[in-house]
Amino acid sequence: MQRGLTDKSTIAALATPSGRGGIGIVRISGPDAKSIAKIVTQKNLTPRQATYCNFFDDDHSVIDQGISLLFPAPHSFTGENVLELQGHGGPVVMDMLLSRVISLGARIAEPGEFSARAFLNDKIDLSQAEAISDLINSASQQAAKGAIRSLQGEFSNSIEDLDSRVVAMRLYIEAAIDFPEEEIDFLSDQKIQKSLSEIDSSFLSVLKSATQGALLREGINLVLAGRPNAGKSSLMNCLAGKNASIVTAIAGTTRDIVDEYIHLDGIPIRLVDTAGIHAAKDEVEKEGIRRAFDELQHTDAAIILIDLSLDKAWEKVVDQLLIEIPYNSTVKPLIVLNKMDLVDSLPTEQLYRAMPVICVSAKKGEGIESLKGLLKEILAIDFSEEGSFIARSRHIDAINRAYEHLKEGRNQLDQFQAGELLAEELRYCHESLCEITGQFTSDDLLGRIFSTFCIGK
Ligand SMILES: Nc1nc2c(ncn2[C@@H]2O[C@H](COP(=O)(O)OP(=O)(O)O)[C@@H](O)[C@H]2O)c(=O)[nH]1
Ligand SMILES: [Mg+2]
Repeated sequence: MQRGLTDKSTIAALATPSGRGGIGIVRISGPDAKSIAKIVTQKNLTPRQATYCNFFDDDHSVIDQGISLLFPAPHSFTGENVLELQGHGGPVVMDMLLSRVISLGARIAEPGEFSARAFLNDKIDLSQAEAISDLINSASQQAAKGAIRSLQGEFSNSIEDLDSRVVAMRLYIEAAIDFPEEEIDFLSDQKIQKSLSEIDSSFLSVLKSATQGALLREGINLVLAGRPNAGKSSLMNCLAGKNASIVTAIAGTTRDIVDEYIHLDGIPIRLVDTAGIHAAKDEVEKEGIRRAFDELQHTDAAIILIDLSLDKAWEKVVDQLLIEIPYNSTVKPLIVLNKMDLVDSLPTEQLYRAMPVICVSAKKGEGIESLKGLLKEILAIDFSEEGSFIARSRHIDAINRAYEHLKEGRNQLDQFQAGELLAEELRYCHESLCEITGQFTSDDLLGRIFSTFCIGK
Protein backbone atom coordinates (compact mmCIF):
# COMPACT_ATOMS: atom_id res chain seq x y z
CA MET A 1 0.00 0.00 0.00
CA GLN A 2 2.84 2.37 -0.74
CA ARG A 3 0.63 4.44 -3.03
CA GLY A 4 -1.33 5.76 -0.11
CA LEU A 5 -5.02 5.61 0.42
CA THR A 6 -6.11 8.36 -1.93
CA ASP A 7 -5.12 6.80 -5.25
CA LYS A 8 -8.30 5.98 -7.17
CA SER A 9 -6.80 4.53 -10.34
CA THR A 10 -8.07 1.24 -11.77
CA ILE A 11 -6.32 -1.78 -10.28
CA ALA A 12 -6.09 -5.37 -11.48
CA ALA A 13 -4.69 -8.61 -10.11
CA LEU A 14 -4.90 -12.33 -10.39
CA ALA A 15 -7.47 -13.26 -7.72
CA THR A 16 -6.76 -16.98 -7.81
CA PRO A 17 -3.43 -18.53 -6.75
CA SER A 18 -0.80 -18.46 -9.47
CA GLY A 19 -0.07 -21.83 -11.02
CA ARG A 20 -2.24 -24.31 -12.84
CA GLY A 21 -5.89 -24.74 -11.95
CA GLY A 22 -9.29 -25.31 -13.49
CA ILE A 23 -10.23 -21.67 -13.30
CA GLY A 24 -8.19 -18.50 -13.02
CA ILE A 25 -9.73 -15.14 -12.25
CA VAL A 26 -8.45 -11.68 -13.11
CA ARG A 27 -10.16 -9.06 -10.94
CA ILE A 28 -10.32 -5.39 -11.90
CA SER A 29 -11.61 -2.53 -9.75
CA GLY A 30 -11.90 1.17 -10.48
CA PRO A 31 -13.41 3.70 -12.86
CA ASP A 32 -12.05 2.01 -16.02
CA ALA A 33 -13.42 -1.47 -15.22
CA LYS A 34 -16.51 -0.88 -17.37
CA SER A 35 -14.63 0.31 -20.46
CA ILE A 36 -12.08 -2.51 -20.05
CA ALA A 37 -15.00 -4.98 -19.93
CA LYS A 38 -16.37 -3.65 -23.15
CA ILE A 39 -13.07 -3.74 -25.02
CA VAL A 40 -11.92 -7.16 -23.77
CA THR A 41 -15.26 -8.98 -24.20
CA GLN A 42 -16.62 -6.85 -27.06
CA LYS A 43 -20.00 -7.13 -25.36
CA ASN A 44 -22.26 -4.92 -23.29
CA LEU A 45 -22.30 -6.92 -20.09
CA THR A 46 -25.49 -7.00 -18.02
CA PRO A 47 -24.62 -6.06 -14.44
CA ARG A 48 -24.16 -8.99 -12.03
CA GLN A 49 -25.00 -11.54 -14.70
CA ALA A 50 -22.60 -14.26 -15.79
CA THR A 51 -21.84 -13.89 -19.49
CA TYR A 52 -20.01 -16.55 -21.41
CA CYS A 53 -17.70 -14.83 -23.88
CA ASN A 54 -14.28 -14.55 -25.51
CA PHE A 55 -11.50 -12.40 -24.07
CA PHE A 56 -9.91 -10.54 -26.99
CA ASP A 57 -6.36 -9.29 -27.40
CA ASP A 58 -5.67 -5.96 -29.14
CA ASP A 59 -5.05 -7.73 -32.48
CA HIS A 60 -8.54 -9.29 -32.19
CA SER A 61 -7.12 -12.73 -31.50
CA VAL A 62 -8.76 -14.65 -28.66
CA ILE A 63 -6.67 -14.96 -25.48
CA ASP A 64 -9.14 -17.25 -23.68
CA GLN A 65 -12.84 -17.87 -23.29
CA GLY A 66 -14.77 -17.87 -20.04
CA ILE A 67 -17.22 -16.03 -17.83
CA SER A 68 -17.35 -12.27 -17.36
CA LEU A 69 -19.02 -10.63 -14.40
CA LEU A 70 -19.51 -6.90 -14.05
CA PHE A 71 -20.50 -5.32 -10.71
CA PRO A 72 -21.12 -1.59 -11.26
CA ALA A 73 -20.42 0.78 -8.34
CA PRO A 74 -21.48 0.90 -5.58
CA HIS A 75 -22.79 -2.66 -5.44
CA SER A 76 -19.49 -4.50 -5.44
CA PHE A 77 -16.89 -5.76 -2.98
CA THR A 78 -14.81 -2.59 -3.25
CA GLY A 79 -17.72 -0.22 -3.82
CA GLU A 80 -16.19 0.67 -7.20
CA ASN A 81 -16.88 -0.81 -10.66
CA VAL A 82 -15.57 -4.35 -10.46
CA LEU A 83 -14.98 -6.74 -13.33
CA GLU A 84 -14.12 -10.41 -12.98
CA LEU A 85 -12.75 -12.30 -15.95
CA GLN A 86 -12.90 -16.01 -15.20
CA GLY A 87 -10.77 -17.96 -17.63
CA HIS A 88 -8.67 -21.11 -17.58
CA GLY A 89 -6.21 -21.22 -14.74
CA GLY A 90 -2.89 -21.57 -16.50
CA PRO A 91 -0.01 -19.20 -15.69
CA VAL A 92 0.61 -18.17 -19.31
CA VAL A 93 -3.06 -17.53 -20.16
CA MET A 94 -3.59 -15.56 -16.97
CA ASP A 95 -0.47 -13.55 -17.60
CA MET A 96 -1.65 -12.66 -21.11
CA LEU A 97 -5.09 -11.67 -19.83
CA LEU A 98 -3.64 -9.55 -17.04
CA SER A 99 -1.22 -7.85 -19.48
CA ARG A 100 -4.14 -7.06 -21.78
CA VAL A 101 -6.04 -5.43 -18.92
CA ILE A 102 -2.95 -3.46 -17.90
CA SER A 103 -2.49 -2.23 -21.48
CA LEU A 104 -6.02 -0.82 -21.25
CA GLY A 105 -5.15 1.46 -18.35
CA ALA A 106 -5.29 -0.60 -15.17
CA ARG A 107 -2.26 -1.07 -12.98
CA ILE A 108 -1.24 -4.07 -10.89
CA ALA A 109 -2.87 -3.95 -7.46
CA GLU A 110 -0.73 -3.90 -4.36
CA PRO A 111 -1.26 -6.42 -1.56
CA GLY A 112 -4.59 -5.84 0.18
CA GLU A 113 -5.58 -3.00 -2.13
CA PHE A 114 -9.02 -4.41 -2.99
CA SER A 115 -9.82 -4.84 0.71
CA ALA A 116 -8.42 -1.40 1.51
CA ARG A 117 -10.79 0.12 -1.05
CA ALA A 118 -13.71 -1.85 0.40
CA PHE A 119 -12.81 -0.34 3.79
CA LEU A 120 -12.37 3.20 2.45
CA ASN A 121 -15.72 2.99 0.66
CA ASP A 122 -17.44 1.85 3.87
CA LYS A 123 -18.25 -1.60 2.58
CA ILE A 124 -16.56 -3.22 5.57
CA ASP A 125 -14.91 -1.86 8.69
CA LEU A 126 -11.28 -2.41 9.56
CA SER A 127 -11.73 -5.44 11.77
CA GLN A 128 -13.80 -7.08 9.03
CA ALA A 129 -11.08 -6.35 6.47
CA GLU A 130 -8.58 -7.97 8.82
CA ALA A 131 -10.92 -10.95 9.20
CA ILE A 132 -10.77 -11.54 5.43
CA SER A 133 -7.03 -11.92 5.62
CA ASP A 134 -7.36 -14.06 8.76
CA LEU A 135 -9.90 -16.31 7.06
CA ILE A 136 -7.56 -16.88 4.13
CA ASN A 137 -4.63 -17.53 6.43
CA SER A 138 -6.44 -19.51 9.11
CA ALA A 139 -4.46 -22.49 10.29
CA SER A 140 -7.30 -24.42 11.92
CA GLN A 141 -11.03 -24.95 11.57
CA GLN A 142 -11.60 -23.02 14.78
CA ALA A 143 -9.64 -20.06 13.44
CA ALA A 144 -11.59 -20.16 10.17
CA LYS A 145 -14.91 -20.22 12.03
CA GLY A 146 -13.79 -17.34 14.24
CA ALA A 147 -12.67 -15.36 11.20
CA ILE A 148 -15.96 -15.75 9.37
CA ARG A 149 -17.81 -14.60 12.49
CA SER A 150 -15.61 -11.50 12.63
CA LEU A 151 -16.11 -10.95 8.92
CA GLN A 152 -19.85 -11.09 9.40
CA GLY A 153 -19.50 -8.31 11.93
CA GLU A 154 -19.91 -10.09 15.28
CA PHE A 155 -16.74 -8.61 16.69
CA SER A 156 -17.43 -5.12 15.30
CA ASN A 157 -20.97 -5.26 16.69
CA SER A 158 -19.81 -6.06 20.19
CA ILE A 159 -17.27 -3.22 20.02
CA GLU A 160 -19.85 -0.80 18.61
CA ASP A 161 -22.37 -1.79 21.26
CA LEU A 162 -19.83 -1.09 23.99
CA ASP A 163 -18.79 2.15 22.32
CA SER A 164 -22.33 3.45 21.96
CA ARG A 165 -22.82 3.03 25.72
CA VAL A 166 -19.57 4.88 26.43
CA VAL A 167 -20.65 7.72 24.13
CA ALA A 168 -24.16 7.91 25.60
CA MET A 169 -22.65 8.11 29.08
CA ARG A 170 -20.33 10.90 28.03
CA LEU A 171 -23.14 12.92 26.46
CA TYR A 172 -25.23 12.46 29.59
CA ILE A 173 -22.41 13.74 31.80
CA GLU A 174 -21.54 16.62 29.50
CA ALA A 175 -25.15 17.73 29.46
CA ALA A 176 -25.13 17.86 33.25
CA ILE A 177 -21.86 19.78 33.38
CA ASP A 178 -23.54 22.51 31.36
CA PHE A 179 -25.85 23.12 34.33
CA PRO A 180 -23.37 23.61 37.17
CA GLU A 181 -25.95 24.23 39.86
CA GLU A 182 -27.22 20.69 39.41
CA GLU A 183 -23.88 19.06 38.75
CA ILE A 184 -22.97 17.91 42.25
CA ASP A 185 -26.28 16.20 42.89
CA PHE A 186 -26.14 14.67 39.51
CA LEU A 187 -22.65 13.25 39.92
CA SER A 188 -23.45 11.62 43.21
CA ASP A 189 -26.49 10.04 41.62
CA GLN A 190 -26.19 6.26 41.82
CA LYS A 191 -27.48 5.93 38.28
CA ILE A 192 -24.11 6.97 36.86
CA GLN A 193 -22.26 4.56 39.12
CA LYS A 194 -24.53 1.78 38.04
CA SER A 195 -24.13 2.46 34.31
CA LEU A 196 -20.37 2.77 34.69
CA SER A 197 -20.13 -0.53 36.46
CA GLU A 198 -22.25 -2.17 33.76
CA ILE A 199 -19.93 -0.76 31.10
CA ASP A 200 -17.03 -2.06 33.16
CA SER A 201 -18.34 -5.63 33.12
CA SER A 202 -19.07 -5.45 29.39
CA PHE A 203 -15.44 -4.43 28.90
CA LEU A 204 -14.28 -7.50 30.77
CA SER A 205 -16.44 -9.79 28.70
CA VAL A 206 -15.37 -8.26 25.37
CA LEU A 207 -11.76 -8.42 26.50
CA LYS A 208 -12.12 -12.09 27.38
CA SER A 209 -13.61 -13.00 23.99
CA ALA A 210 -11.06 -10.90 22.12
CA THR A 211 -8.17 -12.46 24.05
CA GLN A 212 -9.45 -15.91 23.13
CA GLY A 213 -9.82 -14.70 19.55
CA ALA A 214 -6.25 -13.47 19.47
CA LEU A 215 -5.04 -16.82 20.81
CA LEU A 216 -6.97 -18.48 18.03
CA ARG A 217 -5.20 -16.41 15.46
CA GLU A 218 -1.78 -15.86 16.89
CA GLY A 219 -1.38 -19.00 18.96
CA ILE A 220 0.39 -19.48 22.24
CA ASN A 221 4.08 -19.77 22.92
CA LEU A 222 5.01 -22.59 25.25
CA VAL A 223 8.67 -22.94 26.20
CA LEU A 224 10.17 -26.13 27.63
CA ALA A 225 12.87 -25.29 30.14
CA GLY A 226 14.94 -27.28 32.61
CA ARG A 227 18.30 -28.83 33.38
CA PRO A 228 20.17 -30.79 30.70
CA ASN A 229 18.81 -34.34 30.25
CA ALA A 230 15.53 -33.63 32.05
CA GLY A 231 13.77 -34.83 28.89
CA LYS A 232 12.75 -31.53 27.28
CA SER A 233 13.42 -32.73 23.75
CA SER A 234 11.67 -36.03 24.47
CA LEU A 235 8.60 -34.16 25.74
CA MET A 236 8.68 -31.86 22.74
CA ASN A 237 8.69 -34.85 20.38
CA CYS A 238 6.00 -36.57 22.38
CA LEU A 239 3.66 -33.54 22.24
CA ALA A 240 4.47 -32.84 18.59
CA GLY A 241 4.04 -36.49 17.64
CA LYS A 242 7.28 -36.53 15.68
CA ASN A 243 11.04 -36.46 16.08
CA ALA A 244 11.49 -32.73 15.80
CA SER A 245 14.29 -32.45 18.33
CA ILE A 246 17.35 -34.67 18.81
CA VAL A 247 17.21 -36.86 21.94
CA THR A 248 20.36 -38.44 23.42
CA ALA A 249 21.63 -39.35 26.86
CA ILE A 250 24.39 -36.77 26.36
CA ALA A 251 23.81 -33.59 28.32
CA GLY A 252 23.89 -30.47 26.18
CA THR A 253 22.46 -32.06 23.02
CA THR A 254 19.98 -29.25 22.33
CA ARG A 255 21.83 -26.00 21.84
CA ASP A 256 19.70 -23.94 19.52
CA ILE A 257 15.99 -23.14 19.74
CA VAL A 258 13.84 -25.82 18.08
CA ASP A 259 10.18 -25.00 17.55
CA GLU A 260 7.20 -26.96 16.35
CA TYR A 261 3.47 -26.19 16.07
CA ILE A 262 0.79 -28.33 17.64
CA HIS A 263 -2.96 -27.80 18.05
CA LEU A 264 -4.89 -28.02 21.29
CA ASP A 265 -8.63 -27.84 20.59
CA GLY A 266 -7.89 -25.91 17.44
CA ILE A 267 -5.56 -23.42 19.13
CA PRO A 268 -2.13 -23.28 17.53
CA ILE A 269 0.65 -23.68 20.07
CA ARG A 270 4.25 -22.97 19.28
CA LEU A 271 6.29 -25.41 21.35
CA VAL A 272 9.82 -24.26 21.95
CA ASP A 273 12.58 -26.67 22.97
CA THR A 274 15.61 -25.05 24.54
CA ALA A 275 19.11 -25.80 25.76
CA GLY A 276 19.37 -27.17 29.32
CA ILE A 277 19.98 -24.47 31.89
CA HIS A 278 23.23 -24.96 33.84
CA ALA A 279 26.60 -23.34 34.29
CA ALA A 280 27.88 -24.18 30.82
CA LYS A 281 31.51 -23.69 29.85
CA ASP A 282 31.10 -24.40 26.16
CA GLU A 283 30.56 -21.18 24.14
CA VAL A 284 27.90 -22.73 21.92
CA GLU A 285 25.96 -24.02 24.89
CA LYS A 286 26.24 -20.64 26.62
CA GLU A 287 24.71 -18.99 23.59
CA GLY A 288 21.99 -21.67 23.60
CA ILE A 289 21.15 -20.87 27.21
CA ARG A 290 21.09 -17.16 26.44
CA ARG A 291 18.57 -17.90 23.68
CA ALA A 292 16.53 -20.04 26.06
CA PHE A 293 16.35 -17.10 28.50
CA ASP A 294 15.33 -14.83 25.67
CA GLU A 295 12.44 -17.16 24.75
CA LEU A 296 11.45 -17.42 28.42
CA GLN A 297 11.19 -13.63 28.65
CA HIS A 298 8.74 -13.44 25.77
CA THR A 299 6.70 -16.59 26.09
CA ASP A 300 3.07 -16.94 27.19
CA ALA A 301 3.68 -20.09 29.22
CA ALA A 302 6.61 -22.23 30.31
CA ILE A 303 6.98 -25.83 31.35
CA ILE A 304 9.64 -26.25 34.00
CA LEU A 305 10.74 -29.81 33.45
CA ILE A 306 12.43 -31.86 36.15
CA ASP A 307 14.00 -35.32 36.01
CA LEU A 308 12.18 -36.96 38.91
CA SER A 309 14.43 -40.05 38.88
CA LEU A 310 17.46 -37.86 39.50
CA ASP A 311 16.00 -35.23 41.76
CA LYS A 312 13.76 -36.64 44.47
CA ALA A 313 13.93 -33.22 46.08
CA TRP A 314 12.45 -31.70 42.96
CA GLU A 315 11.19 -28.62 44.84
CA LYS A 316 14.79 -27.52 45.37
CA VAL A 317 15.54 -27.82 41.66
CA VAL A 318 12.46 -25.76 40.86
CA ASP A 319 13.50 -23.08 43.36
CA GLN A 320 17.00 -23.00 41.95
CA LEU A 321 15.80 -22.80 38.35
CA LEU A 322 13.41 -19.98 39.22
CA ILE A 323 16.34 -18.00 40.56
CA GLU A 324 18.34 -18.56 37.38
CA ILE A 325 15.52 -17.94 34.88
CA PRO A 326 14.87 -14.23 34.20
CA TYR A 327 11.57 -13.36 35.82
CA ASN A 328 8.59 -12.19 33.81
CA SER A 329 5.31 -11.99 35.68
CA THR A 330 3.16 -12.42 32.56
CA VAL A 331 4.54 -15.91 31.90
CA LYS A 332 2.36 -18.76 33.18
CA PRO A 333 4.61 -21.48 34.58
CA LEU A 334 3.82 -25.12 35.16
CA ILE A 335 5.96 -27.83 36.70
CA VAL A 336 6.25 -31.13 34.91
CA LEU A 337 8.00 -33.99 36.71
CA ASN A 338 9.38 -36.32 34.04
CA LYS A 339 10.61 -39.93 33.99
CA MET A 340 7.82 -41.12 36.29
CA ASP A 341 8.44 -44.59 34.83
CA LEU A 342 11.72 -44.75 36.76
CA VAL A 343 10.42 -43.99 40.25
CA ASP A 344 8.37 -46.11 42.64
CA SER A 345 6.32 -43.49 44.38
CA LEU A 346 5.06 -40.28 42.85
CA PRO A 347 4.66 -36.93 44.56
CA THR A 348 1.03 -36.08 45.26
CA GLU A 349 1.26 -32.29 45.22
CA GLN A 350 -0.95 -30.61 42.66
CA LEU A 351 0.45 -27.16 43.33
CA TYR A 352 3.86 -25.87 44.30
CA ARG A 353 4.24 -22.15 44.98
CA ALA A 354 0.92 -21.68 43.17
CA MET A 355 2.22 -23.47 40.08
CA PRO A 356 0.42 -26.60 38.88
CA VAL A 357 2.46 -29.81 39.16
CA ILE A 358 2.03 -32.91 37.01
CA CYS A 359 3.97 -36.18 36.49
CA VAL A 360 4.67 -37.65 33.05
CA SER A 361 6.93 -40.00 31.22
CA ALA A 362 7.95 -38.40 27.95
CA LYS A 363 9.64 -41.61 26.90
CA LYS A 364 6.63 -43.85 27.53
CA GLY A 365 4.01 -41.24 26.67
CA GLU A 366 2.39 -41.55 30.09
CA GLY A 367 0.49 -38.61 31.57
CA ILE A 368 0.60 -36.70 28.29
CA GLU A 369 -3.18 -36.47 27.89
CA SER A 370 -3.48 -35.11 31.45
CA LEU A 371 -0.74 -32.64 30.65
CA LYS A 372 -2.66 -31.45 27.60
CA GLY A 373 -5.81 -31.08 29.73
CA LEU A 374 -3.89 -29.06 32.30
CA LEU A 375 -2.41 -26.85 29.58
CA LYS A 376 -5.89 -26.12 28.25
CA GLU A 377 -6.96 -25.20 31.76
CA ILE A 378 -4.13 -22.85 32.62
CA LEU A 379 -4.03 -21.26 29.18
CA ALA A 380 -7.80 -20.77 29.45
CA ILE A 381 -8.42 -22.49 26.16
CA ASP A 382 -12.13 -22.98 25.98
CA PHE A 383 -13.70 -23.02 22.59
CA SER A 384 -16.57 -25.30 23.43
CA GLU A 385 -18.83 -22.28 23.41
CA GLU A 386 -20.02 -21.05 20.05
CA GLY A 387 -19.58 -17.45 19.14
CA SER A 388 -15.90 -16.81 19.61
CA PHE A 389 -14.54 -14.49 16.97
CA ILE A 390 -11.06 -13.91 15.70
CA ALA A 391 -9.13 -10.92 16.99
CA ARG A 392 -5.62 -9.54 16.82
CA SER A 393 -3.25 -8.23 19.45
CA ARG A 394 -3.84 -4.78 17.94
CA HIS A 395 -7.47 -5.11 19.03
CA ILE A 396 -6.55 -6.28 22.53
CA ASP A 397 -4.21 -3.29 22.92
CA ALA A 398 -6.98 -0.91 21.89
CA ILE A 399 -9.54 -2.50 24.24
CA ASN A 400 -7.05 -2.43 27.09
CA ARG A 401 -6.28 1.23 26.49
CA ALA A 402 -9.98 2.06 26.31
CA TYR A 403 -10.54 0.15 29.54
CA GLU A 404 -7.75 2.05 31.30
CA HIS A 405 -9.48 5.32 30.38
CA LEU A 406 -12.77 4.04 31.73
CA LYS A 407 -11.11 3.08 35.01
CA GLU A 408 -9.33 6.43 35.26
CA GLY A 409 -12.62 8.22 34.57
CA ARG A 410 -14.36 6.28 37.33
CA ASN A 411 -11.50 7.10 39.64
CA GLN A 412 -11.89 10.82 38.89
CA LEU A 413 -15.54 10.58 39.73
CA ASP A 414 -15.12 8.55 42.93
CA GLN A 415 -12.21 10.52 44.33
CA PHE A 416 -12.86 14.07 43.18
CA GLN A 417 -16.40 14.21 41.82
CA ALA A 418 -14.68 15.46 38.67
CA GLY A 419 -17.39 15.15 36.04
CA GLU A 420 -15.42 16.97 33.37
CA LEU A 421 -12.44 14.68 33.74
CA LEU A 422 -14.70 11.65 33.62
CA ALA A 423 -16.20 12.95 30.37
CA GLU A 424 -12.71 13.55 29.00
CA GLU A 425 -11.62 10.00 29.85
CA LEU A 426 -14.76 8.63 28.23
CA ARG A 427 -13.85 10.52 25.09
CA TYR A 428 -10.39 8.87 25.03
CA CYS A 429 -12.06 5.57 25.75
CA HIS A 430 -14.30 6.07 22.70
CA GLU A 431 -11.34 6.99 20.51
CA SER A 432 -9.43 3.85 21.46
CA LEU A 433 -12.44 1.67 20.69
CA CYS A 434 -12.84 3.36 17.31
CA GLU A 435 -9.33 2.32 16.34
CA ILE A 436 -10.59 -1.24 16.15
CA THR A 437 -13.22 -0.56 13.52
CA GLY A 438 -10.99 1.99 11.81
CA GLN A 439 -12.87 5.23 12.46
CA PHE A 440 -9.80 6.71 14.13
CA THR A 441 -6.85 5.06 12.48
CA SER A 442 -3.81 6.72 10.99
CA ASP A 443 -3.01 6.17 7.31
CA ASP A 444 0.29 4.77 8.44
CA LEU A 445 -1.37 2.01 10.46
CA LEU A 446 -3.82 1.27 7.66
CA GLY A 447 -0.91 0.94 5.25
CA ARG A 448 0.80 -1.50 7.57
CA ILE A 449 -2.33 -3.59 8.06
CA PHE A 450 -3.22 -3.94 4.40
CA SER A 451 0.32 -4.51 3.19
CA THR A 452 0.35 -7.89 4.97
CA PHE A 453 -2.57 -9.11 2.83
CA CYS A 454 -2.02 -11.22 -0.24
CA ILE A 455 -2.18 -9.70 -3.72
CA GLY A 456 -5.61 -9.87 -5.32
CA LYS A 457 -7.38 -9.49 -1.97
N1 LIG B 1 13.20 -43.51 31.40
C1 LIG B 1 12.95 -42.36 30.84
N2 LIG B 1 13.93 -41.74 30.15
C2 LIG B 1 13.64 -40.55 29.57
C3 LIG B 1 12.37 -39.94 29.70
N3 LIG B 1 12.40 -38.77 29.03
C4 LIG B 1 13.65 -38.64 28.50
N4 LIG B 1 14.39 -39.73 28.84
C5 LIG B 1 15.80 -39.96 28.48
O1 LIG B 1 16.59 -38.94 29.05
C6 LIG B 1 17.68 -38.61 28.18
C7 LIG B 1 17.67 -37.12 27.87
O2 LIG B 1 16.50 -36.82 27.12
P1 LIG B 1 16.38 -35.51 26.25
O3 LIG B 1 14.98 -35.46 25.77
O4 LIG B 1 17.45 -35.43 25.24
O5 LIG B 1 16.61 -34.43 27.39
P2 LIG B 1 16.90 -32.85 27.25
O6 LIG B 1 18.37 -32.69 27.41
O7 LIG B 1 16.17 -32.22 28.40
O8 LIG B 1 16.40 -32.40 25.92
C8 LIG B 1 17.50 -39.48 26.93
O9 LIG B 1 18.32 -40.60 27.05
C9 LIG B 1 16.04 -39.87 26.98
O10 LIG B 1 15.79 -41.09 26.36
C10 LIG B 1 11.36 -40.63 30.45
O11 LIG B 1 10.21 -40.19 30.62
N5 LIG B 1 11.71 -41.82 31.00
MG1 LIG C 1 17.36 -31.48 24.46
